[in-house]
Amino acid sequence: MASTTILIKCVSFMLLPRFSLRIMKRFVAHSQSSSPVSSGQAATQAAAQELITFINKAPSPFHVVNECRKRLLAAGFTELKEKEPWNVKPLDKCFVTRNQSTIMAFAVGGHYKPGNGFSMIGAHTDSPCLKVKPGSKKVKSGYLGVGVECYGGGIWNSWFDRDLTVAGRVLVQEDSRVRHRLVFIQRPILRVPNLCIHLNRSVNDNFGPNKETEIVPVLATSVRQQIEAPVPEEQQDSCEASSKHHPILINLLCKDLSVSPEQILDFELCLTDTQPATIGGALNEFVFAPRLDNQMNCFTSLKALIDSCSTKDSLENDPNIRMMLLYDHEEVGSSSAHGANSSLTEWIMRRLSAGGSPTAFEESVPKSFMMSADQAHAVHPNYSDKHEDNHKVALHKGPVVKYNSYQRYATNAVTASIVKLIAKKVSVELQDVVVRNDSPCGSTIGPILSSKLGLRTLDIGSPQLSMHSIREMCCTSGVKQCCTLYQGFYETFPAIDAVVDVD
Ligand SMILES: *[C@@H]1O[C@H](CO)[C@@H](O)[C@H](O)[C@H]1NC(C)=O
Ligand SMILES: *[C@@H]1O[C@H](CO)[C@@H](O)[C@H](O)[C@H]1NC(C)=O
Ligand SMILES: *[C@@H]1O[C@H](CO)[C@@H](O)[C@H](O)[C@H]1NC(C)=O
Ligand SMILES: CC(=O)N[C@H]1CO[C@H](CO)[C@@H](O)[C@@H]1O
Ligand SMILES: [Zn+2]
Repeated sequence: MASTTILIKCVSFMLLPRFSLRIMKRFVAHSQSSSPVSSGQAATQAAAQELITFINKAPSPFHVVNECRKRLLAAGFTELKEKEPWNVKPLDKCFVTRNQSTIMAFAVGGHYKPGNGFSMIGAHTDSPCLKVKPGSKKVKSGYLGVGVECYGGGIWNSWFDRDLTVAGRVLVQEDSRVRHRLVFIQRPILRVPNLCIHLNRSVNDNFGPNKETEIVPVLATSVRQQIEAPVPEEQQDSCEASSKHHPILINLLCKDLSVSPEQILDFELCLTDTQPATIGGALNEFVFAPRLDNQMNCFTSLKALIDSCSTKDSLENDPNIRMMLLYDHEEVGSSSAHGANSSLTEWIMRRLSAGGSPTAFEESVPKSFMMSADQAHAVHPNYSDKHEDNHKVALHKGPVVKYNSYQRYATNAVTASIVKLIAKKVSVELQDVVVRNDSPCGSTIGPILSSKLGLRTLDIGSPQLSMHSIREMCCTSGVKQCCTLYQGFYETFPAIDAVVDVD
């Protein structure tokens, strides 16, 4: 592979001496970017690039669901509605959404009968962010500010001095109907400015901002606003939206959606960084991106599900239903109508188990398996003592199985053994993590689903740094490793489970 590229470079150089420098540079750049050491390396970079494309299109949970919907439809899945009756048969591929921020997709094995198991991978669509308050209008010292709420446990000082915009959904009245419309303003319109160092020499000592008073993104100045729209803001209150928010903000939304302010009933807007996700590092081995927690696992479980169905054989011989479950509200505890602590998972499993014996659902649970897929912490170069000595998780070294005896994670010896067998089969290395006894521990949807439903569950994730910062980082290899492992899980779980004699 590498030698072919060099040859092309030489040939083009010799045969076309009068090629402009620009074109030659393009050749060189191209051959450099596509001169991987192996085809494995090329596949790794391609998977990372696909994740980046996904993340750049997914600035809010609503966009995550929309992106999944588009890819599922393109892969031959059909959309079902919760409020309609279903008639799902073997080899059907379907998905259902709730409130446009939770999505569940499933592919029914050719040998599926009600009472058989579910091979499930779960992740979450939400990430910590700032959200526009229901009444956001603020004016201070000649600045028009936007009131925001802190959603989830973000590293809030990382939101300072970033070029921000808004994305989310708007409920719009159109032709006497109420519709959900996605909005994503694709330019920097907001910023939370830092105070200059000259006015606070101790800012580097310890800067955790006050979440109410110090995080007020600036939208515009009053001076400029007066020139653009000489009517005082108070007199522009032509409708509810424009009286609660700066009309400048409402006008931007209206322009993006081609509606008038009177049509806007309400909205849910996340602030988001406008800097696109990218591959980085001197050796192109990192992904620098927002929301890796948990869009990494939304993307990889989606891709694994779709790819696992592309070889017809594999789905045709499957006795199980393959399921991808992406929940909203994990970052705020999962207790909502569409969070992991809702009844949605059980209801969907019951509907898919219908038509068999009266206890088909109850029979299916002990045959099922849930991989709770959420990001893990790689060891930090300057804080390696935060990790337990025997569990220093490394980038590139594979997905991380998470253990915690207080059940902050749901992994146990049985679920870990099953996944170790799958990983071995698809040649993916795994790592283990447990936190230090004197350290706090995060949690996931894993314990919630396993305690609610009695499902065998494993907590797993890909290693990353800067979790919950506005911009996180992971390794390119993590993407491919998750795709391979998750696809391997969908394709081989029933066969591997069949040899496990543990109840
Ligand atoms: C989802 O949203 C729709 C429309 O906004 C609403 O009618 C429904 O009750 C919501 N469902 C849940 C479970 O929150
Ligand atoms: C300077 O910044 C530090 C760290 O955020 C903060 O604790 C302190 O109150 C600030 N001092 C002043 C005078 O604003
Ligand atoms: C899940 O919901 C139940 C009520 O149905 C509640 O008792 C429990 O605390 C919730 N779990 C979490 C983790 O929020
Ligand atoms: C290994 C290393 O660089 N350690 C530094 C990490 O940061 C602390 C402060 O939190 C320094 O004291 C260490 O020297
Ligand atoms: Zn997470």
